[in-house]
Amino acid sequence: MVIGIGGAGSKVAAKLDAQATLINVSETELEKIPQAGRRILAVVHAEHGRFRGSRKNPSIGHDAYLSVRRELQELARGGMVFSSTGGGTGNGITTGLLQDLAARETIPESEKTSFGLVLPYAPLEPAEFVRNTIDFLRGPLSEAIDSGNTGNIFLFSNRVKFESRLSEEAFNIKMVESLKVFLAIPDKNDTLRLLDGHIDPEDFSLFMARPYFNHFTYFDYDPGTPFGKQLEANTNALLLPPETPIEALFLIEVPAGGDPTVFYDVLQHFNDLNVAPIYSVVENPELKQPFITVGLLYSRKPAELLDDFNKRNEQHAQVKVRKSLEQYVDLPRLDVSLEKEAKRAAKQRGSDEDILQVLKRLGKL
Ligand SMILES: Nc1nc2c(ncn2[C@@H]2O[C@H](COP(=O)(O)OP(=O)(O)OP(=O)(O)O)[C@@H](O)[C@H]2O)c(=O)[nH]1
Ligand SMILES: [Mg+2]
Repeated sequence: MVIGIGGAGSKVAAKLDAQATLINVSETELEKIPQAGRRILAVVHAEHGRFRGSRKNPSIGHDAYLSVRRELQELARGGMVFSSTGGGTGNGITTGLLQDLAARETIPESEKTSFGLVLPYAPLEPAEFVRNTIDFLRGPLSEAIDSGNTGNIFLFSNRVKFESRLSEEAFNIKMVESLKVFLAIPDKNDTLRLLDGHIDPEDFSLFMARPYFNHFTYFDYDPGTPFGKQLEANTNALLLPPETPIEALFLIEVPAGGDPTVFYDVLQHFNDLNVAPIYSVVENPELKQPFITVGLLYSRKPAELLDDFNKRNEQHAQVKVRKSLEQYVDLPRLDVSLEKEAKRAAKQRGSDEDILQVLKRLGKL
């Protein structure tokens, strides 16, 4: 079962599966999505959430979780949940679900839930989104990972959306099409002629049930170039970059009559990293060149993820403050304490109080 929670989660889930179940506290947002299997309106105790969503406040989303708790736990069993980490509804409801999963003793592999999380692009998205994400990574996600009770976690990032100035719709399609390539692995094993190895649906589900981050990618495979180099050059820009894998899975499709032994180099690459991958080689007559799809499972402590985020945030604030000192331009709202940053910038420039006074006068603090 595919489940979408909140605005981004629902839009992405519905694109992946027209039968997806969508959950939101906002009736308007729920109705805006053209296709869905089911729509569930989560109820917020306080009147405010009803039509306007959680207004970027995860505690409102968390409050609403209570109204869908049982049903969501049931639906999420063995399924995939999509949510953004920046808003109030998706973040808050997913927080409730993760906390409940973390509290369970053990969860059988067939019942694990995978999570597709959409992270904001810190430099260009509002401060609240970044702050909510930080709280989410540090709290519920961290706990759930430590419990080992989740399946794969896919960390999508809105970076490409902002850097390439894509429309939301175009970017959502891009994300979903990309994920579909990875999720098609068991089907391709079923329908295409098998030349070596085998990944059956059970192997694939087991892989998806591992409690690690999943970075998947795919590209035309050139047997004449070291695989490691190709992998490095072809990481999936829609996901956060991977760490050294703990487990891996790959599918190589070769053209009709293509060399079915090209996979040994890939195997060797992972063997050098002490990883024994699950793999298969199939013949795809539609291809002119070998094509590889890889899934890398890695573990990244939420604290490290958080570091990445904080660093970006701080740089962001520093740059903005410096700009305002130099040009007195308008400052958008920032997530890192402006006063602290202004003081730091002032110190770096050798003067202290004056600049703070100027900023205060200009209404920047
Ligand atoms: N890729 C992508 N990101 C989205 C989309 N909609 C919102 N976002 C991102 O998701 C974050 C905001 O979360 P939403 O999912 O809109 O919020 P919500 O869960 O509905 O919560 P509230 O609206 O605050 O109640 C920001 O980082 C947005 O950039 C979308 O359709 N696609
Ligand atoms: Mg919303």
